[in-house]
Amino acid sequence: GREAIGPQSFVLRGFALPYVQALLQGVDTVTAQAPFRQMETPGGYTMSVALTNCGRLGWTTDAHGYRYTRIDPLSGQPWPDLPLAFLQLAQTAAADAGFPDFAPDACLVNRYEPGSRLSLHQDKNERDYNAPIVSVSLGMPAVFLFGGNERQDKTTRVPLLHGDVVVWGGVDRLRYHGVMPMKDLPHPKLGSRRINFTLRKAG
Ligand code: MD5
Ligand code: FE
Repeated sequence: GREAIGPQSFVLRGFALPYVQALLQGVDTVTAQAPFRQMETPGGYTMSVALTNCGRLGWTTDAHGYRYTRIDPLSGQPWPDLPLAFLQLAQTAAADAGFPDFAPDACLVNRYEPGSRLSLHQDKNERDYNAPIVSVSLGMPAVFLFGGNERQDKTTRVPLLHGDVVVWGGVDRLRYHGVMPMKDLPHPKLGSRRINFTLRKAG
């Protein structure tokens, strides 16, 4: 089922379910080289969400700001390779949503625990806003907040469950969004964690 949540944004319910084993294997390979870590925001807060990256570019934040880098600041090494299963899933999902030539070069992997949240923000560090973002949810359910192009615009709540894939693009690409504080609703396979990874064209 392809559920429109905006003119050019779609939830593909359960789209990732056939690939979960390969995706979790990919997460394990990535986090063995580049572990999840909690980063600092430019405003001096520690994010409640822990993150890592794979692919040529990785998103980071510190006291100096948000940016994409080729090197993991924790290890001093390049970010791990993008697992093939991530790339194949993202390209298939993007094509289903009307973006046939998606060539991601960055993958941000977020880990949520009970109480973790992501406050309302826009994703503006990527160079090309014409490319979509593909998001894959695994583990605990989350309530996604989908707003408008201005911070004060009203938000709608979208539940995101294990295996759901969302594609955001075109006119929806710069909409404000966030994740409500996570409830502890353990998932049979992942326990009290939610893993969300997003494939992006950052460079
Ligand atoms: C998450 N992550 O569930 C979300 C899924 C992030 C982030 O927001 O920045 O890591 S991606 C949701 C998203 C991305 C880009 C654009 C829009 C939503 N949007 O236009 O609403 O961890
Ligand atoms: Fe975001």
